[in-house]
Amino acid sequence: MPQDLKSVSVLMPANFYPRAYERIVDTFDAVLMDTPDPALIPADKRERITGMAALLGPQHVPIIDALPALQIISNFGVGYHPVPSLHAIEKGICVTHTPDVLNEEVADTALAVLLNTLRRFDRAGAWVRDGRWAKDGNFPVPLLSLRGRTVGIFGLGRIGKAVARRIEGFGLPVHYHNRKPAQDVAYPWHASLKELATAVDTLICVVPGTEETRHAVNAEVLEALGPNGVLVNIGRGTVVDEQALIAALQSGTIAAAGLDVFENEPNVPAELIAMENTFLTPHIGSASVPTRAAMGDLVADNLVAWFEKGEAVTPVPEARHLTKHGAN
Ligand code: A2R
Repeated sequence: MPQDLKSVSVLMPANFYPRAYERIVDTFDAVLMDTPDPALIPADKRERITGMAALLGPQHVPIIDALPALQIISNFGVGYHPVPSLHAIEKGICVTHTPDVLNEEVADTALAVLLNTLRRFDRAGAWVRDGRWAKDGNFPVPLLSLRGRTVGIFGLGRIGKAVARRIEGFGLPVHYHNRKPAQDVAYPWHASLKELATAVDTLICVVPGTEETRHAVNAEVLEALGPNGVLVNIGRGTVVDEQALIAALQSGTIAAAGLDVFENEPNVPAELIAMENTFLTPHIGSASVPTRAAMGDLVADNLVAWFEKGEAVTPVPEARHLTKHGAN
């Protein structure tokens, strides 16, 4: 018998993403919380809350532990923080994410970040707005170009392949590094990130932020990328050793970097902000109203499917064995 969803209590941040928020409030008994603090969970709901929607972070571990009946956490975003996610899954709680619906948007962002890093369109736009064209003359011609580059993709998955298709469209060769070669592509695979960085002059990172990928882009990889090298990161900030990157940009070990994600968001190192050879955006890879709405729908759809059918739509790979009625 499917449950009456209005009797299902789902915990959600009070300021959650609009479409997800509306769908969850309309469908479930939504329990809203301003900050993720177990002390703020209403006492009469603590043992009743079976679902949760969140942008998961380490701060959610105490909340997960404070909810004895929790069955599913619907995470907003394709990336899912390993600490709370694996903690929940170990307890038999399903964790879901929002893959695929953001592939093309994030890939568009990757190309925008790459082009801005090379051609400085943001600074050129400011040149007009700040009245400098009339006052100071023509905008200084950028040193770097996309032309003639060879692009390496670190993480040729759903989003990485959408980035690769765009790079092909721009007429440039694509190489990649995953732990194993992808089955459905003909791009050259490199067995290590350092080998990839040696073979290319432009490195785009789209890997998940895991223990394994932490600081994978280190001083050695940046050295291998070389003095004409450009780094773009649109995956997770933890993948790049930020201090090594700052040193590489300051010393000319690589030429420039375009970053949408950072190690300690929303804090961005002052050195990166001060540099002329960086292009920085505030984690906006999937940020458009239509794509964020599609992600919000999938957050709600995962909760509905779990409570109506007993299975989530898009569980994270580590949670695929979990159903409402136990592990498979
Ligand atoms: O390693 P493989 O063969 O499983 O390939 C995956 C690759 N990958 C890695 N490559 C090298 N070393 C690793 N330790 C490693 N871990 C994962 O990253 C796969 O090709 C790719 C991830 O692709 P998907 O799982 O399809 O993720 P999607 O949807 O493209 O999103 C990637 C990330 C998210 O996790 C967020 O952090 C960000 O982009 O938005």
